[in-house]
Amino acid sequence: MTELIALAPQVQAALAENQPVVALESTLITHGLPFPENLDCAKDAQDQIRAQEATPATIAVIDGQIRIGLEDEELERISQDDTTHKLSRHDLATACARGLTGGTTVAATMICARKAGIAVFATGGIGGVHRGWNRTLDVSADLQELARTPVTVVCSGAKSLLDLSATIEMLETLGVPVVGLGTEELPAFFSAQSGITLHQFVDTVSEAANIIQTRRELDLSGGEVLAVPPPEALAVTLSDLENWTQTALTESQEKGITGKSVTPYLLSRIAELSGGATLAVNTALILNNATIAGRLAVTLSQ
Ligand code: PSU
Ligand code: MN
Repeated sequence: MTELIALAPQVQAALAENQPVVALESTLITHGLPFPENLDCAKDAQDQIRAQEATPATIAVIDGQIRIGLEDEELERISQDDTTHKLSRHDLATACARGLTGGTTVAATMICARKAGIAVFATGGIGGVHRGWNRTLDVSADLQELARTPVTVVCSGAKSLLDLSATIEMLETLGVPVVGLGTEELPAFFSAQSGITLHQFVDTVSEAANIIQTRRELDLSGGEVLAVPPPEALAVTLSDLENWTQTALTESQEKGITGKSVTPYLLSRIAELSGGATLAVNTALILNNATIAGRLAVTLSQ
């Protein structure tokens, strides 16, 4: 019988020696970015982490097995397979039990990272409270996961297509710190601005590491969001973004798109409407976040 969870040899070796390891999610490969940008971005993110002298561990479910550290052939497979699932806490076990293949969201990646003993995770942006939540109750399971699972998520905030004020309120209610790195404003993923002021911010990765260690000492359950603005040169303005978002949201409602299909639809439609501008910033911010997560993992391991 195959094991439920399999660690790549290099990940296992690094963890055994208390060397820094950074988890990477795979929903951005299966449902977030188009091929071939998704594959290039996934490989480049791993390289960024290696450049910081940390070990990358891209996580996905392959034929029912949770893989911590994908080989290139597996990355290639999931980047071009249209039948992969998008897995979160509610359907992770079902996918494993039924031998399915899927990308892990932030929530599912946190669960798998924690089981493997990985404390730092890099991605583009977390899910959050969707606009119109009072009608649909669409709130990403990523938020609950951050409340319960002790993994630090390095990201560029949450996408501006969400209700960001509601998202930040919910994170506060759940006791999840959102710490800005080099910013006092919540990044809005494609844009550095959101108009939302953060209550916690640091200038250096070692200050962030200090906060994380203090939280562990206090036995505060759950994880943290380290919010990093997208690279300035590529970031788009909030007003452009709002126009594309409104168009994409209206279309998604007209088409009756709901549930887990909402985020992938909006991301790809906004990429089209922006003439590829959001795709460029999406990739760039993932790579930048991977670099910072690598540094954070190194600092935490010292
Ligand atoms: N941010 C991106 N691309 C993505 C996602 C977030 O830039 O593909 C994915 C993440 O995996 C996140 C998920 O966990 O979308 C949230 O989906 P939902 O809103 O259905 O929970
Ligand atoms: Mn949702």
